[in-house]
Amino acid sequence: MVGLAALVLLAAAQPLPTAASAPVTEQARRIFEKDWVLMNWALKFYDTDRDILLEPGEAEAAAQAFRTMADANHDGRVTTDEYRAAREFILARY
Ligand SMILES: [Ca+2]
Ligand SMILES: [Ca+2]
Repeated sequence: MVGLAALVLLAAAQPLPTAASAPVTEQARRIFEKDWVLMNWALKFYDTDRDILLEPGEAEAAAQAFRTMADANHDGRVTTDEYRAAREFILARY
């Protein structure tokens, strides 16, 4: 969990990538590959072409949305607690 939170923090610190192969997109994708709750949520709302795959652009959009949702105190970072709370929120609501 700590490693994953660090990944989210790292991704949040990066500016928006201009290329689809930017490292931040790869990180965004790993967040969802590691956690089926987030993956289901991301596919439900961000799989825009409905192929049940999260393409780099879709993963980036979903990760951005998740960070916005999870960052409860709006300090631009997602702590482990914030991550856990957001995950539980998604699990309960979606
Ligand atoms: Ca897709
Ligand atoms: Ca925060």
